Amino acid sequence: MDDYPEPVKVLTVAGSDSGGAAGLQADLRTFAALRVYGLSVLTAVTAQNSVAVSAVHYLPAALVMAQLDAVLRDYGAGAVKTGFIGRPELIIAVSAKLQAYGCRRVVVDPVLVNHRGEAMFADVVPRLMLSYLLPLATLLTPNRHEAAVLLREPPPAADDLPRLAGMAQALQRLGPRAVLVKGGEADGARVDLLFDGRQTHALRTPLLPTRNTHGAGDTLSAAAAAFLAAGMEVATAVFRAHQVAAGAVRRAAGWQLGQGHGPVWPLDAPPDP
Ligand code: PXL
Repeated sequence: MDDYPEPVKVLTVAGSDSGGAAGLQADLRTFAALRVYGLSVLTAVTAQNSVAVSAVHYLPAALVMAQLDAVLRDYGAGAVKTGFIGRPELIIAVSAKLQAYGCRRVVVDPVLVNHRGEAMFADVVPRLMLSYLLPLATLLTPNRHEAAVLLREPPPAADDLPRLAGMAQALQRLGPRAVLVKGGEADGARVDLLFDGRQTHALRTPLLPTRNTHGAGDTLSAAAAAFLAAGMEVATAVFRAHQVAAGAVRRAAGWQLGQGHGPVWPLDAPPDP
């Protein structure tokens, strides 16, 4: 028996992306890249590829709760990430179970708006996220469109960094310990704004000429959950996760796996074989 170190455990509550770019598949790949043990509770099955989402089937709340009971009763999780949960009864069920098991490091990726900037769900979904998930969040990771939906404001311009910073602060007052508003742009850089409850930090990466960013947000929030599970402070976990996501975009920027928005690659080793 090797004296091999035991990994920390991280749970993702996510939808399946048949195309393997986002959701459950992105999260588990990111966990493996960071060498943490991934647990997964499935909320929905999506039929999608790099071009479009063609069908969605949500799992019954009882089955989502049974999965949460199964993994949290036995394994437990050093941190939890929530992603695609587009149904009222699922939001309420996930919130109840995270509270019942005392989950304290929770990353909420409020999947609400697709990459074309279109709302994915009825209005009730962001309202329930606000009251049931935001108060549990150690970190909330909306893109700028999702931040606007949650605050019931018109979408901000990408280059309006003061407004994006204000949105991060306004969302933080609604419950999360820290908020990362993603998708700002300035001077050829992508700028994400983190408000950690005390300070605002601007996190910059070069804007690359690529459409292959499908799953980049999932990679960032999954990595943040992994670093929180390892015991890092929120701001440190976000800085590290930001580097993981930026590297993932850079590595796959020249790929053409499908005809549309391709995936990112969080592993620091090239594909083999
Ligand atoms: O990237 C957000 C996301 C998360 N989870 C699932 C998705 C998407 C967006 O495509 O389909 C299942």
